[in-house]
Amino acid sequence: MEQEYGSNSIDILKGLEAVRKRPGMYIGGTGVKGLHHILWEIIDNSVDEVANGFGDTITVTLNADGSATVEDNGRGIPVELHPEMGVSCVEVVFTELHAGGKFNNNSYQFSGGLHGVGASVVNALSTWLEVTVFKDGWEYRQRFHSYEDENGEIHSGVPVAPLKKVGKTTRKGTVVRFLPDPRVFESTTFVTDTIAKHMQDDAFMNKGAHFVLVDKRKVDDDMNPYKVEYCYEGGIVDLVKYINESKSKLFKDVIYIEDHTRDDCQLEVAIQYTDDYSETIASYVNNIPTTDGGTHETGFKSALTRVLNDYARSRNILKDKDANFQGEDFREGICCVLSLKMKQVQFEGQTKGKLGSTDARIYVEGIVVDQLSAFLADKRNWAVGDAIIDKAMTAQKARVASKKAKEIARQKSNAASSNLIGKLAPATGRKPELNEVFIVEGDSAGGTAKQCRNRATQAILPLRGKIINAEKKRIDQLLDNDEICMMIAAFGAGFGDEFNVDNLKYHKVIILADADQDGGHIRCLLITFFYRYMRELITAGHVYCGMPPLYRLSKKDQVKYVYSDRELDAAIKEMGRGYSLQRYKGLGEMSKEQLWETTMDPERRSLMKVTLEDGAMAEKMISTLMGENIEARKEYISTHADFNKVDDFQKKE
Ligand code: TSJ
Repeated sequence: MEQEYGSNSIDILKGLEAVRKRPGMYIGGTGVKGLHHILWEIIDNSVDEVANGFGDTITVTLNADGSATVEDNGRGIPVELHPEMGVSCVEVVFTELHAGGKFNNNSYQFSGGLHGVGASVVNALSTWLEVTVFKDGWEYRQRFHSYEDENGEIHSGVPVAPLKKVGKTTRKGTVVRFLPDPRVFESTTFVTDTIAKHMQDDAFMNKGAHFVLVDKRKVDDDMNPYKVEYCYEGGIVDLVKYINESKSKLFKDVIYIEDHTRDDCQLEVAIQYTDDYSETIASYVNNIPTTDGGTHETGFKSALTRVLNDYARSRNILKDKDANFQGEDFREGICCVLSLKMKQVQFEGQTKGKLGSTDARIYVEGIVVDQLSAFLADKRNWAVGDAIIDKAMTAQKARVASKKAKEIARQKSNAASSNLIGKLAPATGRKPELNEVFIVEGDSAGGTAKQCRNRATQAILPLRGKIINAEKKRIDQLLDNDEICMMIAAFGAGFGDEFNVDNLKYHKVIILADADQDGGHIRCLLITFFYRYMRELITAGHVYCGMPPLYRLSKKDQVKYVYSDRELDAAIKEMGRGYSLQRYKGLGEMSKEQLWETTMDPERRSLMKVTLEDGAMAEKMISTLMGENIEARKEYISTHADFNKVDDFQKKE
């Protein structure tokens, strides 16, 4: 009886089966990323509800059975019969592909779920899903499941029964619980930190809303589950403060610009300067990060340049005869978060991370010009204005110096005979796509790596001494550093604006540092340098971290390498009595055979691929660990104590 319900809606099932056959087309892939994608999909629906003023709290619970629950206290999904489909709206949402658009279209002013694939996709990729709606004094429930038919074919997302009124309630909202199907996903384990970070981002973008994460898989000694809550009354102003937490600010307050006067678009911008030399502009459209910028960022930059040049003239800091500052002079040390909401959006580029709408440029430029000049017209804000101009003046001077340094660096890296490159043991093969370069911490480990490598495809670049912090140095200072110059010369693809990934000589750049705190620090510094000056190296997926083992367990002719403390106990048990245990304090302690078989041999090693989020995270880590603010550093270390832990290395090669 159960299986009969819904099976006459054959068209609908066909749609969901298409999802089942090609999950990658809908959610990008079936790895950890895809797994989390379906969770974001459900969360986005609650966020839309709350962002439009219905309800204020979104709770995500990771249950002990591996399922996830998302709930909000909004209006509840409509329960009435859908006029065309002949079933409840709830059922349509979960069974009809792209149902979202159908009756959601005019429900929300701006919808974040623009990249959304809809709840039906999540349903199709789940073993089971249960939705509960609390609305107008009643509680409703419906379940969906997957089953195997007599031909062994799997049908998923099938309603077990129609939506049912189960009783009275005083609650409001929607609760969705689902179990990702292990027949679809390579891994079905949700990663707490990934979800916490996503929810924190959502909290910054939706001021005043509460985001609660409960992980019932993790309980403390009193059996209380792990729980975090994020809520930022200041929204993106708080995000700017958070990013700059451990940096030295040029002025205390955050400049805030907002426009809510139009019904087709809205804008919020938050700006603060630090004494850093880097430029951080994080932009969002309908709460989706636009990692490659686009027209809204262009509009913001032109407005900033125009208003600040005008200000410098009106304050007589720029005299009649002086040339204007260049835009980049006004962006040194800037931290800016720009959040645009729009009805009609066009995204461009390979990853659809770039906004293309011309309207957005005109709109953002107009609002920022008006409001920033009004801000600077107020005498009380002249201290802020003057501090920015002051910074721009040093940036302008440095720009001239940098030009020279770049010139020199270009010559250095072109000269194959350059003595800098002497330390590199290059690969003899000529195919960049097969070649990899190991950046190895310390001369001794570097020496070992040189002995055991496969010369045809593997190059070794040993690094001596500390890597300098790319956050805190200008280009000309960076280029004074031998380590930095060696990397630029070895990769062969330039740096900064001139970086061209097509010229890369090694398609894998593998960071090989010890598995301890110091090694973690070195990884962060290198990733920060790549993030700042060779970003495409990261976005195109060329950067990896090697994973050296922590222990070597042996007994007679048996050998087992252990990569994390967590695995150690199990490994010891497995080996039984009479084993001997070696703890590697660093790469330098390994013999060349050991280094080869555990860390370098492409057949046996694991690599972690570094992503753009890792880059942003590394930067935050570096500024906190190296920054002046000791309190922030203590706090950070205590909450992120072991960022080296191997458990985090989810992204295997
Ligand atoms: F994705 C989903 F469908 F599974 C889902 C939707 C999951 C979760 C956790 C929440 C939701 C959701 C949907 N929360 N709130 C809503 N709201 C509506 O769907 C809704 C409610 C009322 C009206 C209306 O016009 O009265 C319109 C809509 C779209």
